[in-house]
This record gives sequence, C-alpha cells and structure tokens, in this order.
Amino acid sequence: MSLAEINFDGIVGPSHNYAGLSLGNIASASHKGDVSYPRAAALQGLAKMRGNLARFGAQGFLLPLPRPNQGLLDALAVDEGADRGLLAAAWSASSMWTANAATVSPAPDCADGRCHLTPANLVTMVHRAQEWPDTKKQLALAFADTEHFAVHDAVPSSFGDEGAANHMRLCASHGEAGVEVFVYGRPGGAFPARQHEQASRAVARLHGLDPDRCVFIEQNPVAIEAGAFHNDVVAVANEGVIFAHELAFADRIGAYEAMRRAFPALQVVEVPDSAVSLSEAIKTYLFNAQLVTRPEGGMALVVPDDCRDSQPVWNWLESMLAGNGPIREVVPVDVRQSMANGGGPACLRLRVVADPATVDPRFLLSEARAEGIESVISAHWPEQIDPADLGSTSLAESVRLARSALLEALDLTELG
Ligand code: SUG
Repeated sequence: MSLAEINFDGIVGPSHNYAGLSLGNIASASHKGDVSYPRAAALQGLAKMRGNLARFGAQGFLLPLPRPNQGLLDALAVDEGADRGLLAAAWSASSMWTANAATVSPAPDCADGRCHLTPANLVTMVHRAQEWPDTKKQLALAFADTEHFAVHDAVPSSFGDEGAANHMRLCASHGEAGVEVFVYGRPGGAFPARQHEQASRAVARLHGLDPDRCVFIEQNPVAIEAGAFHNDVVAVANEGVIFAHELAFADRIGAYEAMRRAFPALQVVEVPDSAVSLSEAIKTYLFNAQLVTRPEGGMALVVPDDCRDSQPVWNWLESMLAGNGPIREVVPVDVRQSMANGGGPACLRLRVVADPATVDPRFLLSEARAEGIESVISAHWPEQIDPADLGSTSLAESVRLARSALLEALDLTELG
C-alpha cells in the first residue's frame, strides 16, 4: 500500500451561473445577476487540475451532478409564481466545490483501518442540500473497494455539515496516523453558521477516530460575520503546518494549544490582521489555497491569481518566501469564474489520502483523460448563461446533453 494525497477537483458543470444564492458569501451576493461563462469556468478548473497533476502528482476529479434537478422543482412545486431563487437552486452547479462534498478520514486515522467518507448534508442552503444523495452515489462508485473505503450517509439534517471545508488534518506525513481538526460555528450571528458542532462530532464518531486525536474548535464569529462562511476561507493545513489568519478562530491561543496538545510538532504560519485585514483576505481568498507537499520537499501554496492584485497580500507572500518557513513556493491560478461565486482553488478540491490503485481509475486524471474532458467541455458547455435564462427548456436540454456527453467520454454512464 502506498498512500498518497489525491485531490479530487469538481469539474465545473454546464449550468454554472450567478444567482446569488448563498447568504453570508460575499462574492455570491455581489455577483448576483451577472452573466456567467460555464465553458471558460470549466476550462479554468481543468487547467488548475492539469497544472497540479504535472507538478504535484496524483489528481482525481468528480463529475457535475444532474441539473436542472427536476426532483427538487417538483418537491418545491416551483411554478411561474415561485421565487426565482428556488428555480435557480435546481440549476445550481454548486457541486463543483468538492471541498463540501464530504469529510474524509484517511485509513491510518480510523479504527477499522479503512478510509472513511461522509458526504456533507449542506442543509443550510437549499441549492446545496440537494447535492448529497448524488454525491454519495458518485463517491460509492469511485471508492467502491470496501476493503479500503467506507462511504456513509450524510449525518441527519438537524445538524448542518459542510464537509472538508471545516476540517483539517495534521500529520507527520500523509500516510501516517494524523490528528483531525473540526471547526464549527456557533449560530446567532448575522450570517448562518453552516457547520454545527454536533455534526462534526457525529462525523468523528462515524469514522471511528480516536477521541484523543480529534480537536474541536470554534470558528471566530467575527470571521463568519466578515464573510468567512467556511473555515477554509481563513485557514488551511497540510502535514504539520497550519496557514491561518490571526482572526480565524474564536479563541486563537486556545485553538493552537489544543492542536499542539494533540500534535506537538505543529508549525503555525499566521498572517496578522495588521498585515492583511480579514476583509482583504476574504476578497482575495489568500487562505482558500491548496497547501501541498512538493515532490522535491517543502510546500507550495496554490493561490487564486486575485492575490496578485492586492498589494498587502502580495507583499505578505513575498516576505514569507524571503523567510525561512515551510512554504517555499506560491503558485497563482486563474479560477475567476468560480471565485465570483465564492469558490477558490481549495473549494474546488476534495483531498483523499489513499493508494491510487484502490480508486476506480475512471476518476483519476491523466493527460489523455484531460484532453478528452477538454474536448467535451469545448464542444458542449454553454458559452454563457444569463440568470434570466434559467428555466428555459432549450437551455435545460443543452445542459443535460453536455453532462451526458461527458459521462459517455469518461465511460461513466451509470451516473446518468
Ligand atoms: O456554498 N457558493 C458556494 C461556495 C462554496 C465554497 N466552498 C468552500 N469554501 N469550501 C457556497 O456558498 C454560490 C451559488 C450562487 O450564488 O449561485 C455558492 O453556492
């Protein structure tokens, strides 16, 4: 068994649009009503995957879910008189943000020695709550090898769960047992706290994690209020390193102490609010970065290229690189179509530590498969969508055909 970290990126779906559906997500609200470019969005995502494959190793992907979702339209009896937001929900391509697909505990952390995956119920937002049954179907196919994987149902919907976006793992190296850090929000603020503590604790129990190797931390309500609707907007971890904003956690000192008690070798790379304000961090998505171990050693930070447009953020990154810290390289990527809906490089990927040989190869990217995906996107993804067009029969038809063409090209028609 050779365990590796595999990033499974969500392929941006053909119905990608800006409907302003996520309360508390500033980018989503501020782009409400804009024309979207699904083809460009999907090609941006694919370019990121290809770059990471060439540079850092194993790369996987998950497919867009069936949209528009007729089941949701029927369940809500959406008609001419219904709220446009409900119609748009059934068209949402939000499953592209696979950091919210599931919480993943690698095999070395779990009592039964298997890698456990729990799809996130995403109950706080109607457009996201529809995802998990189809996500589960896909995970059960990609990780069908039950000797190595266990795929659960989502936790009951009384408790909101947002998956890996509110979960970090600390370890000496990916294949060794780690400490899992769950970050939850406390309800009561202006914006919803989407991750509930009870959901985090249920996932830890479902996965059979050792309680001494789990840490539960409260998100800073100030960060949620400023637009950090998920913890991965203000913090990211890889192996022994956490890269976080000073205001990420409710009790900053207590949070690092709790992590250190469980994982003494923790290295904290913290950005002070005086260098990069919370609002600048949320605007540029500095922390919604992929922190990855380089094959040659040291870590790279894959950041949105929006970070280059911000003097304070870019200055901070340059001074970090000039120092002696664990992050040796910064790799800007263009994911602007996703960013305008509040999804940066880290939102677009789900990390799974596994032996690639135990994963269904149809979900693993190769250069040849990337070319196949690219030609389907170029041929079938709508060039643009005006949110006013959602509901159109002809657009629905082309969105469905586009997805079917992708399933066929990847030999995954059982997901139809
Ligand atoms: O759930 N945006 C997503 C962005 C998810 C980002 N994921 C992580 N941080 N891991 C969300 O808020 C916007 C859809 C719209 O407005 O049309 C949206 O769902």
